[in-house]
Amino acid sequence: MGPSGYKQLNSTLDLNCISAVDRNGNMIIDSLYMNRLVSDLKHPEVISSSSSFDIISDQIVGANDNYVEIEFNEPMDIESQPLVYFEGSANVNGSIQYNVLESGYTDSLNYRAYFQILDENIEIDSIDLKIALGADRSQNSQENKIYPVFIKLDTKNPSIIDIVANTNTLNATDNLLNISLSFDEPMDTDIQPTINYNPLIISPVILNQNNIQWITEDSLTTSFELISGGQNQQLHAIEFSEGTDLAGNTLIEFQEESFLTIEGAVEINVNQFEPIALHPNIIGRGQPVNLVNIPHEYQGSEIKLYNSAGKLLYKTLTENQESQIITPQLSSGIYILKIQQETLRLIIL
Ligand SMILES: [Ca+2]
Ligand SMILES: [Ca+2]
Ligand SMILES: [Ca+2]
Repeated sequence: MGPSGYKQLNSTLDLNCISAVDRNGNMIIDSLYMNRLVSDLKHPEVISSSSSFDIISDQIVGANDNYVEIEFNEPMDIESQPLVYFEGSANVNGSIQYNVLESGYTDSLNYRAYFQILDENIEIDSIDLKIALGADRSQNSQENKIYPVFIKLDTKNPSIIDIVANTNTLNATDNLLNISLSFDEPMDTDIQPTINYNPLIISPVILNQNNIQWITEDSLTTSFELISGGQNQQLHAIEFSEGTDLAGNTLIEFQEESFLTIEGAVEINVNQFEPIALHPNIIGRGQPVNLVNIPHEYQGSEIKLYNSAGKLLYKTLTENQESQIITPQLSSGIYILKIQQETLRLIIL
């Protein structure tokens, strides 16, 4: 018995009841019911499909609103769910799982199939959508439908596979660092990876990133310039993060230990700002005097003390940044102290 209440495009049948007899043997008046039976031998067809995603990436993993919308050409048996699945060159069933419980007809013609997306870290370029087993109200099964190359799948995160630098040591003379990076797949060139050093480079050391530039979709260069150094040598690891591939999957963080040595910068230490001096430069007889802010390159040099007539009275060697001079019993007057090119005056009261 066909359903009633809607029009089929298919032909209709007439129901005839002729020569029937009731249980008492009475003839029943012949009856003729026009167009009461419907013959539906026609299989339903899918006429359109669309999805909430073109590419499956990490960005939609775990979301619960990933679906495919399917439109049929005739009213369907909404109790009978079609099978909606994807087929690629490699198995995608683990990554794209049909959520039958959530899926259903939104009206008699339209079915919405929900999917759970899992991150299997794979890339499959072309995936077909397949729809089968939908049934119309006469239980005619649908024509199997295939949409070839319907979506792509990329849940594989990109990696840095090579890092090349012009040097691994920076100092006041060799202060330019050029780095080239290679990635294992094409990257979104609108996004620059973030570069950090570990330990962080902090004042007084200043390392400026001069530029960062994509050369191709899978290679990038960047350069740094050491503007000022610190007093002590420091070894740094380099870390890269936050780039993405074309599907929007984030870069696997990459770290190279012992990547960069920033040498202690002799030229930029405190002695440059504090000149070598005697402290104090006026003393009483027999008192010691300190020579302070001795530059690194003066260490181990001779300190010579002359009287105002130019006679050498005393000689010693510098030690560290500071040297104490014990003056012998010198009489009052002006004395001259020499170390390398420096000439300083000492007054003894
Ligand atoms: Ca039909
Ligand atoms: Ca992934
Ligand atoms: Ca990828």
